[in-house]
Amino acid sequence: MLKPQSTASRELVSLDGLWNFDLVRNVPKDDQEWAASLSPKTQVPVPASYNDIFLDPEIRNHVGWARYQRQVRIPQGWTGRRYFVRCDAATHRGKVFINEKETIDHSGGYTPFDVEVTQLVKAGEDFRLTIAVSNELTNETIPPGKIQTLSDGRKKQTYLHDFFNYSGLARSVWLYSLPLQYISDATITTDVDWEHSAGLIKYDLDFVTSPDAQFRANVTVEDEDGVQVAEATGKTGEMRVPAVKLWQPGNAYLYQVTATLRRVTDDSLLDTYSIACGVRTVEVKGPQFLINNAPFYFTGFGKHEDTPIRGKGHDPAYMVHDFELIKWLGANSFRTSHYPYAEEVLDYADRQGIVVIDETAAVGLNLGIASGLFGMKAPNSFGLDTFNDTTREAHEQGVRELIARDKNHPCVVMWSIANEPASHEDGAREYFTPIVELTRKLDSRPVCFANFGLATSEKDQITDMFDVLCLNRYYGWYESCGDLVLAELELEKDLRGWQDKYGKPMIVTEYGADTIAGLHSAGVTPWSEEFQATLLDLYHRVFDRVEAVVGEQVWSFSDFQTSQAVFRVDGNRKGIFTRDRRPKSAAQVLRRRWLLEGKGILEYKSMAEE
Ligand code: GCB
Repeated sequence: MLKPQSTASRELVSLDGLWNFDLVRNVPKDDQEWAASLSPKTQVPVPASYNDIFLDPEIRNHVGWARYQRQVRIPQGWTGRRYFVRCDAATHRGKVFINEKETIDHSGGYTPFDVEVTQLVKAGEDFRLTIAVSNELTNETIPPGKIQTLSDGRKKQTYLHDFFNYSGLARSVWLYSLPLQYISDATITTDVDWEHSAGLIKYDLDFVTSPDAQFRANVTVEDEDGVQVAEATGKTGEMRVPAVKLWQPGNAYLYQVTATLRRVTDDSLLDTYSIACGVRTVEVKGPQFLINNAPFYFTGFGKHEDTPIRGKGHDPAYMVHDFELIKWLGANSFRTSHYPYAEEVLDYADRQGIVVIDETAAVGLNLGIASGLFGMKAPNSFGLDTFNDTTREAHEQGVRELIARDKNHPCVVMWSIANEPASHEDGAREYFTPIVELTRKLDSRPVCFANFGLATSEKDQITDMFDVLCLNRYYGWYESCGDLVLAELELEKDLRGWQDKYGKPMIVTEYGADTIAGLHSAGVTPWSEEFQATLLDLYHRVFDRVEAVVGEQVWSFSDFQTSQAVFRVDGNRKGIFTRDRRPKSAAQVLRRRWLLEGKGILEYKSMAEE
């Protein structure tokens, strides 16, 4: 799915700004009611989650639909073109009304969708755009959740993931135009002819054209100086870039691949679209993860899209600052835990040379986690009344939409199809087999999922289907809390168990401890800054002893908001940075290891230069 763009043949108008807003208290009975006029007395910014904008707990904790509305004018010059409204995300379900007509009902809160307006509103006219957004989660949605009715009749959304259920339009909304005949998709993959130092760029285009149209497609590649270095014609092809400059972690190089569609009869331009392309290879070989044929060691974080007031609202200032902090520590990667992030984040990671493990929103497919904490017995996670075929179909849709959106990003080196599912329970294999097959059919990148500690190497039932083992581990915190001697022994035993059984590369994709910034303790007790720093050092010692460990991603980059719970102090405090991005002491441990000692970069650089 191509991100809308402004080119010689396409226009793009941002619909961001203040929109009229209201909660839906009684579900409307027809389209007229859904699209009924909203008063401008209450307005919300787009993009932003609506929850923390107001002080009203009814809005913060609302369960169900909310409506966003604004007037939109189609530019006069768009006569004879096709035009669309595109929503970069509606969390978790969005219905779009053009005036009083429902045009789409999309589920999946972190991937884009668009609707065509051409037949509904003429160029030059304006229309009322209403986007209704629901935040309800059930056992059949991704991520899953459950709605309870409280004793006073209010609805309460509970869920199995550890981040606040931020809702609304947290990413941009666009109005864009396309020519009548256009490039509807482009898939770019790269390879390297190592012997001749040439880059190979393969492309495959899709078009929407009229049946009798005669057109020709042409593709060019320009380097960062705007010099054309390769060219091809046709719907699919492969281009050679001599003396290629590779996209390297920490040293990105981006070519511009531009596809152009022209009419054969008079060579006139029909459409043109450009994609930033990094030439690099990714491969899993034995216990190694190779980028450009050199063993790569992941350093960095599991993150969240989470900032004060905006919730999950995309904010370019926070984004750029977060990348600056990542580079300040010398980290080279992050995982988009636990959902696809805004596309702008991937564009920026491409540009900055930061490696990304791209995750679906399948977090919480594990009924045992919460029950375990409270000592209760949970039902099996996979079954007719729990995570069933409908859940799996929603999950598959999430995989399709993630890959359709992100397949061309060089920063994305692996797909993570779930976080901490109950991979040790009966039914897990049946549930995951078709999802893994689908992922592999759609793209050639390695596939992984983040493993939950209790799904041990003896109990887990699905790991053999994956390329890389991603392990989330909390020895010293959730297990043997405060006992760092035992934690070190248990962690090493655990990692060696996986290594001996599979011989595949392993990344510890979560490790850490809740830490209240400013709480100090000479005795190194849990919740203190000293404890967090000491725990990280311990994990690093173990990682350096276990050969198949090819990466460490700390949980978490920054403190973030969660649902209210007795073990959460205004959210999860495992951040290396506070929620407003001030470093805790542990940042120095990471900076020393990643930036000053060069873990993850120096070795890679010397291998890559060989
Ligand atoms: C996990 C989850 C993550 C939580 C984290 C924690 O295993 O993957 O979403 O936030 O633990 O801090 O409990």
